[in-house]
Amino acid sequence: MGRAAENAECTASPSLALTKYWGKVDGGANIPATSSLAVTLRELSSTTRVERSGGTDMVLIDGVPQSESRFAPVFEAIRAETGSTEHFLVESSNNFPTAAGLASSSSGIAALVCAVNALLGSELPAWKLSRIARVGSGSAARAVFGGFTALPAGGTEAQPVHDANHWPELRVVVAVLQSGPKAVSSREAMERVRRTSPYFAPWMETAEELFAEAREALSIRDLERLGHAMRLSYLRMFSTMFAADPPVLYWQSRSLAVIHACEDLRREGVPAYETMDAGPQIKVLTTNDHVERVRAALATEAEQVLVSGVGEGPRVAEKTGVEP
Ligand code: 2P0
Repeated sequence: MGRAAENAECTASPSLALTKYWGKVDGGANIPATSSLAVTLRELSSTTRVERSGGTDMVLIDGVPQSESRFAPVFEAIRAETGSTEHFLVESSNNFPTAAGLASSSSGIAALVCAVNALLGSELPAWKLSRIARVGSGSAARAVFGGFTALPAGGTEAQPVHDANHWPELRVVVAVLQSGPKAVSSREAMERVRRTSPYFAPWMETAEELFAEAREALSIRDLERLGHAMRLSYLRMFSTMFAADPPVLYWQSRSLAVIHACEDLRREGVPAYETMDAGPQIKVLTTNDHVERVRAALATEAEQVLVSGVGEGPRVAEKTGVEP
């Protein structure tokens, strides 16, 4: 046990899935039904500050109070793991749009868990932090590690796969097409798909081979092979949503325009492989020498274009006001 502090701050970057976690194992423990492989986005981040509070937990994101029930399981998991009986005030902000399909819950919850660990001086190992973060958000289990990570189907925590230096030339160009929060949360969409989509079972059956293929391509830094598996993963994930009742339609017409723009780039010999999450935004994998070309192709459709390399794991800031 380390020394407790009066407050602690942590900055974490979001985890972008290359092959997707989409669907949960029955039982309500927020355990993924498909294996996901992901990259941590260096230039995007959530910064989360925590301190002790009275008898209730409270979370503010960009100054806005969040529903207590959304975060209760993660606070309960922290208290169960550390033996603490305390409650926490959490203030988090993002340097990118929140709840818009840019994985803000992955970085926000990873930062929260790491900040509380520092506040309490608990010194829990990363795998335990990942397990606690998963209770809050599946993708947050991955964001507890930097570089490239995997969250296996049926698994309770993520695993590091390669560190942030594995692929220095890799870039992710993000086309923000609509920065407002989404109407349907990813959690709700996953549940609707599980209950009503005839394509959910086939999605689960084929997700594992895409994960294995993407993992192999990533290990040898083969962008074309990785891009192929990545595209099948996100397009099959959305096929489950289009077939749900009622259908889940995160795409905007500009999403499709950017998908076609990527196809045009590839035809011209530019490596540009897109993926999407629970929102209309498009993330394009490319290499540093093609970034300007990709950025220009996306700029006509996008509100904003962000460019990121591969990031490290969460960083805890110096603690202040140390007490016994
Ligand atoms: C992923 N997504 O692998 C997938 C792909 C979105 C699409 O994980 O219900 O906020 O809180 O565990 O992690 C977004 O969902 O879901 C997500 P919960 P989460 O990144």
